Amino acid sequence: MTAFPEIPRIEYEGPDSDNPLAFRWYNPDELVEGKSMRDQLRFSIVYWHTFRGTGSDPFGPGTALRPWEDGTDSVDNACRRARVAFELFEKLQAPFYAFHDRDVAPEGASLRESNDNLDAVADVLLEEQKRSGVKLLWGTANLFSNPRFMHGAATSCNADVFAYAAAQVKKAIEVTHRLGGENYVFWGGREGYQNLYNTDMKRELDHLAKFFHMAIDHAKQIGFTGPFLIEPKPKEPTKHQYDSDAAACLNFLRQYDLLDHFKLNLETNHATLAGHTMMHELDYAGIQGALGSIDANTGDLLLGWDTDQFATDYYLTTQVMLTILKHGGLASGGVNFDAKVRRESFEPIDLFYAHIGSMDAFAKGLKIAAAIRADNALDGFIARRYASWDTGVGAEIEAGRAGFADLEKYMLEKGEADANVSGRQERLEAVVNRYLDRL
Ligand code: XUL
Ligand code: CO
Repeated sequence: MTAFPEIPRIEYEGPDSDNPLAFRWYNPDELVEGKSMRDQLRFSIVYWHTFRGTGSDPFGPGTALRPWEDGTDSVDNACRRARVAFELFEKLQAPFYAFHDRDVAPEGASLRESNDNLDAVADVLLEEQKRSGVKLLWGTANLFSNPRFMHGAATSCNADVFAYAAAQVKKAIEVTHRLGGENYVFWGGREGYQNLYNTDMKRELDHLAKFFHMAIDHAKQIGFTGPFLIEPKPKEPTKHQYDSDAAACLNFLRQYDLLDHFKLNLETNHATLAGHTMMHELDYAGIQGALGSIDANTGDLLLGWDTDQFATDYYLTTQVMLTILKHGGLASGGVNFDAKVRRESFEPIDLFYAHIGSMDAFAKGLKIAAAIRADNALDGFIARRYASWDTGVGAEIEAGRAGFADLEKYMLEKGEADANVSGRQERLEAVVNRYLDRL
C-alpha cells in the first residue's frame, strides 16, 4: 500500500534545482562543522499537525483531504495511519518523529481502554521504526483536550484529575521508553489560570513540581534516561501559562530542585507570544546549559496567536542555527516541525511541499551560520566589544577581587571612565546580509 504513489523519495539536487519535490539545501551527508547535516539538524516530524490536523478553525470544519482515513476513531484506522506516517517520514528522509499519546491512538471509554489502544498502536509504531530506521525524538501526553482537564492537569483544583494525569503520563513515558524515545516533553497545556479570584497559584505551582518529581522517580524506576523537556509558552489556552518563557521555566525548575533532570524545548511561535525572539530564548536557555530541543515553526506578526506556520525565513533559521551551534548543538534534541499547513493547503502533497521548504530553510540557515562562525564575523566583534573585561579592572571584578571600595578608589584616581566605542549594530546586520548573499 502506498498513500503517496506520485511522490518519490525526496533527494538533494542542489540550489539550482527547480524540482519542487527535491531538496535544494538539505543534503543529509554533507558535513557542516564536522558533522553531517542529518546529525546537526536531527529533523523530526510531528504526528499531531501532520496526521491529525484537519484544517478546521473556529469558523469552519476541516478541509484536508486525507484519503487513507476511513472517518472512524478506531484502532484499525490509527494503525493504518501510522503506516502512512512512516511512508511520509521515509520519503522526506526525516530521521525522527514525535507524538502525543492521544494523537497516535484513540482515547477509550476508560483509562485502561485508552492504555490498551496506545499499546496496540505502539506495536505498529515499533514495527515501522524497525523497518524504516526512523526513530522517536520524543513522546508526550495530551493533558488538555479532554474536558476533564478544563482546570488543568497537574495544576487542577480537582485532585482526581491530578491522579488521572499522573497515570496517563506514567503510561506515556513507558511507551516513549519502549519505542526508544530520546526525550520526553511536557508542554503545559492548561497549566495556568484565567483569573486569580478563583486560583491558589502557590498551591498549583507546588503541585506541578510534585508531578515532575513523580515523573523523575518513575523514569528512574523504568530506566528511562532521556532528558525531560519543558516547552515554554506564555498564553493560549490560559491567559497566564505557568511555563511562560525560558526564564520563568528555569526559575521554577531551580526553585523546586528539578534542574538536573530538565531542559527546555523552545518553540519560535511561543517565543513570539512571550514578546521575545527565538534567538533570545535559545541563548537564555543555552547559557544555563538548558537548551534541549526546538519546535521549529513561526508565527505571523500580524496575528496574535499560535499559528504554527512552517518557517521559511532565512534570517530566522540563520539566527536559530547560529545560537544552536554556539551552544554546542542539539545533543538528544532535534529540529521538530511543530507546524501545520494552512487550511487552504488541503492536498496531501502540500504536506511534502511544507516540510521540504522548511527543511531547506533550516539547512541553508545552518550553512550560513557555520560560515559566519568560521570567519568569526560576529564572535570576533563581541570579543573585542568586551575586551575591557580581559585585563585591568575588568579582570579584577570578574575574578571577584574588587569590591565597591576598591572601585571607588580606582575611579577617584582615574577621574572618568574610558570612552565608549560604537555597538555597530547596523554594520553587523549588513555583515549577516553579506553571508546570506554569498550562499
Ligand atoms: C502547543 C504546542 C504543543 C507541544 C506538545 O502550542 O506547541 O503541540 O509542542 O504538546
Ligand atoms: Co510545540
